Amino acid sequence: MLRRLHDVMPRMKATVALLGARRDLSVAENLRRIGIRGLIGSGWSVARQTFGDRRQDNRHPDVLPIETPHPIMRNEPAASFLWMDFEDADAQVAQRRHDGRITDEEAARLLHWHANGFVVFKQCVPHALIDGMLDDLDRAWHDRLKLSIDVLVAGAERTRLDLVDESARNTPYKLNDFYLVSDNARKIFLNEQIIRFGEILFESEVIGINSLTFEKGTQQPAHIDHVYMTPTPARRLIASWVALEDIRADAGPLALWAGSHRLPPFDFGPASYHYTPELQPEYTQYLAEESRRFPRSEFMARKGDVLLWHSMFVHGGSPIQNPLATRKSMACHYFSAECYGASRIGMQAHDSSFYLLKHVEDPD
Ligand SMILES: O=C(O)CCC(=O)C(=O)O
Ligand SMILES: [Fe+2]
Repeated sequence: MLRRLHDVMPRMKATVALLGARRDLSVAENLRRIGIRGLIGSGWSVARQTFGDRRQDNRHPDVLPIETPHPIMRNEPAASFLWMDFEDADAQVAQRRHDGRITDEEAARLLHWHANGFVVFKQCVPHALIDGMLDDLDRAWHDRLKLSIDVLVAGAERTRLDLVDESARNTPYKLNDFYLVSDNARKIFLNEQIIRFGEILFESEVIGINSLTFEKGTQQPAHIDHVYMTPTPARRLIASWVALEDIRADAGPLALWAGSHRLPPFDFGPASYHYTPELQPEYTQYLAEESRRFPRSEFMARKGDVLLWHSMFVHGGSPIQNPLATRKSMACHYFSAECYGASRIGMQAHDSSFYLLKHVEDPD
């Protein structure tokens, strides 16, 4: 009980921050901004999260009841779902709109998210920030920064930017956590609209955990991120994908399976959401077979457009038709602060969000 009480304050702070409360303002000023209705609503929501709500146990997770020869999870605990993952999500969205906790635009985006597992923010990132980030990227290659990179050709292992041949820049690659060294990349990573949407979904603060920068398509097979970056509690993960240029159809665009976030999770056993190499072939087969239930599309983004996807959303990189074509983009992943309890060790604050600090060695 005491531990639960201990959890209340950080949750309460995060909830009222969503309504516009700020640490630098007085209690009276914050009350004026939030209103008494907002405060009561927040208190109720936090109490429900902390002490449990009998009504929550009656809600049904919105997972497809499918028959499949593959091992899948059934009867997951309610705590493994976010409020938007239940069948009554649309009614919950309407309630939040009614309470003034979200705008009409946010409500429409949430309904799209519930039905499809993703949402698009057109022209979300200013082009000047993107141009600044691409200049930083040129400099990182030129100065041979000691950043972690995966060169996406068969047999290549994770290495460092200063250790690869410059010609690797013309092959598909994944540069890890560029946000650590580029202020422009970090501002895109923690874009206000992305973070706000994450805060609404998580009902908690958002922690940026990694960013992947690409100059070519990845050709990654269809997958869901939750099996590789597995949060505890489950489903407290979202991803964003930012177009750093207009995306060409022959450059291996991001491929999407709308509605696929409702597939039951593959069971890596015993009741584990997390990937094991032994089960990789069966898991890949499960996704390939079951994703046929959903329409496949490609994200033909313009520079500055952003797509956010659900932790269990099936996506991948389409085959590259033109090896010379670039597909400059950045994919980012975020956890809910719920995964970290009250601890913010190893993190840096950025506006209302946080990002993980990781060590990058100085160049020689
Ligand atoms: O950009 C792509 O082709 C896929 C990226 C991706 O799946 C990810 O970063 O989670
Ligand atoms: Fe992914």
